[in-house]
Amino acid sequence: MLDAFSKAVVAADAKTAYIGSEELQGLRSFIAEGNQRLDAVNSISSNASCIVSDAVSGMICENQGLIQSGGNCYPNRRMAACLRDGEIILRYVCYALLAGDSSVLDDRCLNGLKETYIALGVPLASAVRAVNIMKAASIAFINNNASGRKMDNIPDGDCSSLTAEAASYFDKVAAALS
Ligand SMILES: CCC1=C(C)/C(=C/C2=NC(=C\c3[nH]c(/C=C4\NC(=O)[C@H](C)[C@H]4CC)c(C)c3CCC(=O)O)/C(CCC(=O)O)=C2C)NC1=O
Repeated sequence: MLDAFSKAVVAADAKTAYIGSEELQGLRSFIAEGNQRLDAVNSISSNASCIVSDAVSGMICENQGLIQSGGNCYPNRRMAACLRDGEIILRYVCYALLAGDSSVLDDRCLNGLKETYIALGVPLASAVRAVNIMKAASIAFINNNASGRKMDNIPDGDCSSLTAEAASYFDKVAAALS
């Protein structure tokens, strides 16, 4: 499990080199934008159950067969497992966003997930749909423009690099399940 700092160390060590000025510049901006990053993580994690339940109900709205006999969100035991998986995935995306590195998401969440889903008959396309709804909602929360849920203690600013980074983690989840 790496973060922006340990990743720079590992990369430099692999080249038997000191941490170069380019890498230090990257870390300098990581530090300079640190508070914005913490706000972004907080805006997702403090709205996590809203984001997850909205994504799973959106996925089901579009595909009602999921909650009928034979569907993978039926009966309630599976519905609960699905909601739990949404929480797990969102939590690991938050960890990656905090660390500025996806290895925690890759190693502890995505590794083997597709194989598990195939073995259990969890429909991959539906899972990807839920992940993409979580992605859209999370970006709105980072930008602080999720309707009706504007947090007034966050200053306005340019969040485009953080939303792009968060989007890339959700894209990694979708790619791992495709
Ligand atoms: C740390 C990381 C981690 C992950 C990611 C994880 C996932 C995970 N999801 C599982 C099940 C499951 N996952 C789902 C999920 C869904 N069904 C749907 O139709 C939707 C597409 C989707 C929700 C979005 C369901 C329904 C099950 C239960 C399947 C079954 O038992 O038949 C299982 C099998 C064991 C269990 O039921 O608890 C695992 C291991 N476990 C972990 O420890």
